[in-house]
Amino acid sequence: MKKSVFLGALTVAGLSAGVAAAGTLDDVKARGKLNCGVTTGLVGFAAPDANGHWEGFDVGVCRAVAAAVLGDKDAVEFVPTTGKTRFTALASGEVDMLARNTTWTFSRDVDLKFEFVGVNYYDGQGFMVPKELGVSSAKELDGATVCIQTGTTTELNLADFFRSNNISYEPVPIETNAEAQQQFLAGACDVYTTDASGLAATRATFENPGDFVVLPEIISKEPLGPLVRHGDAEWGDVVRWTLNSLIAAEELGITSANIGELSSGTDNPEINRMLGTEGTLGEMLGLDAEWAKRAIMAGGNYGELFEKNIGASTPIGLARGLNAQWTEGGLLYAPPFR
Ligand SMILES: N[C@@H](CCC(=O)N[C@@H](CS)C(=O)NCC(=O)O)C(=O)O
Repeated sequence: MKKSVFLGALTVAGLSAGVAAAGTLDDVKARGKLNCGVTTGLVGFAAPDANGHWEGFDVGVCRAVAAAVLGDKDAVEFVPTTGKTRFTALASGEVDMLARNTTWTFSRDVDLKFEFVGVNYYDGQGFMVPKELGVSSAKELDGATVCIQTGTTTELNLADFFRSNNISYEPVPIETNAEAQQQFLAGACDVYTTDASGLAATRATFENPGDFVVLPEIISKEPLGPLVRHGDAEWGDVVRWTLNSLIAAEELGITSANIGELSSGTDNPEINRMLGTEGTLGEMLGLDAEWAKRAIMAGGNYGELFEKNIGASTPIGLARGLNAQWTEGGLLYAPPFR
């Protein structure tokens, strides 16, 4: 008898601890705004325009989540974070999610206790140098000064790369991409190293991009994706499946141009389930039937977001590469909507 009372008390305590850790979806709904952690500014990925309106590929993920949950892609408070401050911002609850070129690693998941909900950009670390340095490989950088952002995987990979190649470097520690760009252009460091996508975005803003070269070596795997706190699986599901809806929409041929027509019903059951004319997927997430429709309408499907913000026709000029759909030889592969 005593034992079962004790166990009952434990169960209640266990449950309430679980409830206390959860609830981000309800918090966001009650607040009427999504607090989304982004970078302090990286053109193409996340940056405010002249009117202070945030734009970019990562910003697109924030807007899609806000559209799915709140029905308004503009119901977002963009919270700028640096490589160093981003994890405290998420852990403390200052932001509901991060969408800012953050690499999914073992220790960020297991030790820092975050949940990466997927990958929105498969990247790798690269190096950029002034052409006049006359260097054609990262292995020729012995003795170089390197601008490096603190609190990043970049910092750790750099140390590994130089050590394993038995060469040395002098780090010039930096907090933001803007500062790195300024220091690099002022000649405070010979080399700038970060994710290759970040190098392309940074180089695109230079007055004379042709004066700089990106070296051929890619020294790491940087799967970049949105993340939430551990312990709130419902919220994690909302962010995960919003990202998946953008990726699946491209695969299924749902675009911002045809979504109006497709959402009145098609002969493809998966499209119907996604867009809410069949089944109850939205309800399972704690949302309504049109959550994914709104997410896709916010900025288009994955491919549209890519082309508009960072693709071949933009100054950043990134090719799809690993970020092509699995049907096109890339790594993008959204699980089934059923
Ligand atoms: N993916 C790496 C590096 C991320 C990173 O530092 N990115 C730079 C630019 S490519 C950045 O966003 N810096 C912060 C800022 O400028 O706001 C990580 O997760 O540690």
